[in-house]
Amino acid sequence: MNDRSTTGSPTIITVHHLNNSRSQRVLWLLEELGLPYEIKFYERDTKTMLAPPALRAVHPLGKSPVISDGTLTVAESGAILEYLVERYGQGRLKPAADSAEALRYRYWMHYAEGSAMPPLLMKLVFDTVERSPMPFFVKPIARGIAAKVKASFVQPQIDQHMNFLEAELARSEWFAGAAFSAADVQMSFPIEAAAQRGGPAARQPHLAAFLTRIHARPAYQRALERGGPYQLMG
Ligand SMILES: N[C@@H](CCC(=O)N[C@@H](CS)C(=O)NCC(=O)O)C(=O)O
Repeated sequence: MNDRSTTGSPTIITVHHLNNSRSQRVLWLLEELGLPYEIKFYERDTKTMLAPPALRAVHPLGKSPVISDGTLTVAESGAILEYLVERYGQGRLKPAADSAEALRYRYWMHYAEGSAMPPLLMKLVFDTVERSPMPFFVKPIARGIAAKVKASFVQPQIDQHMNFLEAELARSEWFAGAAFSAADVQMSFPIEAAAQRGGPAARQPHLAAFLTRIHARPAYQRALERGGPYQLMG
């Protein structure tokens, strides 16, 4: 691993940034930490919405976000945020190790991708099935199945998660407690995705206020300027 503190020639972090994706969170965190970085842009295939094969040269899964820091490559948003905060945060954006907030911080860092995102991704998939072109005689069957799975399983799951998050944000201003932390950056994506996908998030007062608060942060806005237009996808 290339160690900035010992090489004498500091490297610059590269964010491999896919348009309309979770890598927006990484840009935002880097802005919050005031770290220099460069962006390598990748464009989704307009038909499949998948990342281009070039991203597989950076990491075998070819997903975004992924960062390069010297000779080191780090993938998976939660791992990237934790890496950046621990390596460069100098105690910022993370609760003290022995505090009550530290366990909450860890929980949200895992929960965002491990629990909140799967039903949101399922909704995206079934919405796509409903809209996809297909032979007329298959259409009613495919659409019927998609609508039934969404109504009986996917949407109730999303609602359950959003109700849980609404109640958590009624307890404290930020996810790990009174102070803004990287857990809020990590949690922004499922809440933005739920709000955008027509879920109750936009109408639930604490979730809506959370979105307003994060969108007003100068670092969030700087990240948008650098990353370009941002519309959420899977
Ligand atoms: N859990 C992973 C998910 C990574 C992921 O699925 N990224 C999406 C963008 S939001 C992606 O690369 N999609 C394009 C593709 O799968 O080809 C993370 O949080 O980093």
